[in-house]
Amino acid sequence: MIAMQSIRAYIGLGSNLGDRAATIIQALTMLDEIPGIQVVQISQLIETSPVGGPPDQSNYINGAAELRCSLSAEELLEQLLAIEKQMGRERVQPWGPRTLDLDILLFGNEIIDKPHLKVPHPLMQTRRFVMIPLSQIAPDVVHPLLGSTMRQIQCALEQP
Ligand code: A4P
Ligand code: MG
Repeated sequence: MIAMQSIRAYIGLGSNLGDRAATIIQALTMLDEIPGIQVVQISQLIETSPVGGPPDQSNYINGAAELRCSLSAEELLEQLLAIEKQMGRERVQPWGPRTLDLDILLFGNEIIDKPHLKVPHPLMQTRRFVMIPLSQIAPDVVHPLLGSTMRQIQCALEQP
């Protein structure tokens, strides 16, 4: 049997429109059904206050998931964008309300800096809504640029 290379990837999930938790669960089910993608771990889903964007948008539900992925990062992004679209996402304004936002946070130790794909996600280490769920499922995973673990990054965000 040929061993296919598989990468451990982490994604962030967010929703602040419609049935937020149901949308996130449905997206994870759809992801798991894609050949080459397996959802292996899901964080708790937490409710968070909106960061940035218009002043009147409502609270988010956020979570993170660990994937086993034999696709490339580019192919994974395509799949995430397709699921966002199927779940009725319309891009009205940057950082604005959305039924579903799927971001690649980490893709193994890969560092990607292209206009349409930046990995690790450039803002992840500044956002509690990302780091709380991510550090639950990946406490000892090391950020390939910062050299700190997810737990360390999360703890630093909790400092006053
Ligand atoms: N893109 C580049 N790198 C990546 C990556 N690592 N993962 C590109 C996914 N996409 C990536 O994203 C625009 C383009 O980013 C994609 O087409 C892809 O090519 P978008 O999702 O359409 O735009 P956006 O979400 O409005 O902007 P952005 O920069 O993705 O915003 P964020 O960082 O996703 O932040 N507050 C709370 N509490 N919870 C949230 O989840 N989310 C945001 C959006 C703001 N405030 C929030 C939350
Ligand atoms: Mg996004």
